[in-house]
Amino acid sequence: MLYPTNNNKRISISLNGLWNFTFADDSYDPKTSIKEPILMGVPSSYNDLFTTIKEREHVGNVVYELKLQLPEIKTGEWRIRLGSATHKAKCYIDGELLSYHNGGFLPIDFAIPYKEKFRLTIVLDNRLDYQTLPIASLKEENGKEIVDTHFDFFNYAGLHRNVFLYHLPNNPIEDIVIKTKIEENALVSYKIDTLAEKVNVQVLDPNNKIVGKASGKIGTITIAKPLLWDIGKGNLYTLCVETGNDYYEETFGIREILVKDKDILLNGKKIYLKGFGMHEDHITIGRGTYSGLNIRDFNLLRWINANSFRTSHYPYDEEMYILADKLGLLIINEVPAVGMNFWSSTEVFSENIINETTKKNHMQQLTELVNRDKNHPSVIMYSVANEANTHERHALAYFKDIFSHTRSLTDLPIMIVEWVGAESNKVAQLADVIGLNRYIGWYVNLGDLETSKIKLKADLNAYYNKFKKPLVITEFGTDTIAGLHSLPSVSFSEEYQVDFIKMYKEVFDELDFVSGEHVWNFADFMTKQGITRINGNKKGVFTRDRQPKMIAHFLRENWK
Ligand code: BDP
Repeated sequence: MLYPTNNNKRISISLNGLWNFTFADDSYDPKTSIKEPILMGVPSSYNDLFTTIKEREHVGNVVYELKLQLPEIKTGEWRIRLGSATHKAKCYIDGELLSYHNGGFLPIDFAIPYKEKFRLTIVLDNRLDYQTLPIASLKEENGKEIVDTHFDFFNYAGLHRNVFLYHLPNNPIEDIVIKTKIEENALVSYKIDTLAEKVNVQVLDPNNKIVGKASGKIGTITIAKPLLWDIGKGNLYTLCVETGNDYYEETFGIREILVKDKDILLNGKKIYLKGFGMHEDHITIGRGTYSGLNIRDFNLLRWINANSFRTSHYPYDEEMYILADKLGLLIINEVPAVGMNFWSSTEVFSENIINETTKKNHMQQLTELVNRDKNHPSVIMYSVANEANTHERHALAYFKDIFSHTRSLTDLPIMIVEWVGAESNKVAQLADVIGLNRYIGWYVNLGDLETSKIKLKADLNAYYNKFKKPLVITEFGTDTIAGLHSLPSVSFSEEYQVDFIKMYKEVFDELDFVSGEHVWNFADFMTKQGITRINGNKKGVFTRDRQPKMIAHFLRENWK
């Protein structure tokens, strides 16, 4: 699936802006227009734009509607593309259902019939259950439906990302797959999905100089003395594909990722990941995307000398990957398999909870994710789940299928992010790299960093000794109220966050199988209401409005 673009063969028109909107129940009929529409901004989560709890925490359907007119181009194909729609979406043109999509963090793209004027209706459903990703319990209380989320971020919903109306010529270029291999020279192999008969390609180097040409739908181009894509060096090549009818430019990088013994290698050199688990989360627009805010996040990542981040706990907006490609940042790309534990003794991998239907959906989302992001050099790894109950009896069978499916989609290393201890873990041997989330000194042994240090070291050693795989500590951190100071340091103070993170880093420095550290979290973020969350999770190194806490200055020095 290619991102919409404009060139002399393609037209793409942004549909961002004001849409009509309403709350609805399951009986909503899209055959007629919304009766009393509310105006809504796209892209954004609708939740925090309202002023009542009923609207903010609405469970069920909402409707987005836009009246459109098409330019008079009747050949080729008109399409609609939503960057995401949370979580389930039905898309209608003049009341006719054209597309259904399950999964709130990946694009929806569908063809529409040519009509001079029409009404586009998107009915979204934010209900989650045991068969969706993320996982949640759908309950009823006092006649009201409740989505009891088993994950620690607010269930924002809406049209969160860019929406495009775009036009493709006849026999368009449907997809481009690019793979690179570094030998003496670089080998760039490509595959073009199109019904067009004649295909010509050329490769431009990062300075826009033509460095290779070929024809045919499948081919390999040799590039002498390639400029490698690397950390901080977003060297991007461009594959220009031309079919007579259609034209598309797809960027790619030449780089090689390998996992060898206890190390992760980028272009043959050992790397150490420094960065964060993040969230798409902002004041007012919630999970909505906005280029300016993305730029602020990238400027902070660069300021603090981070080299990587994990898209915890779902695929991010495509612009984040485009920026990472250009700036040379590494991404661990996570599918929204989160909430696969209930923090109780219930076995969640079972027929009535996380079952075959969930697994099918999990695989489908991995397929869509790899399909969307396959050509981004910034993506160095896929994470198939966050904190699943991998100690359970049926977890191994579930994840065997998930891993083999993912391996059939990509050659990149695969990670699973764990919370359970090494001894009881039944799944981590399937991964190339193990992600570990650790909160010793926070959720346990609070305030006692001396004991925590001993326990943490033993815990990480146990993981390596059992699995012999590189470990990335994918989460560690403390809730920290910006401006709260305390000497000696106590929980929630900026000093405690510094002491805790320093202690963890001392342990990592002693263990050569630790291949990276991602502090939890990049910034404070919204969660559901809860007695351990004061207006959200406060483990950010930056506040929710993207200003540094004390720890940010320490990390900046340390990660230099
Ligand atoms: C981990 C989760 C993450 C939470 C974090 C926390 O992976 O989503 O936000 O803990 O408790 O369990 O802050």
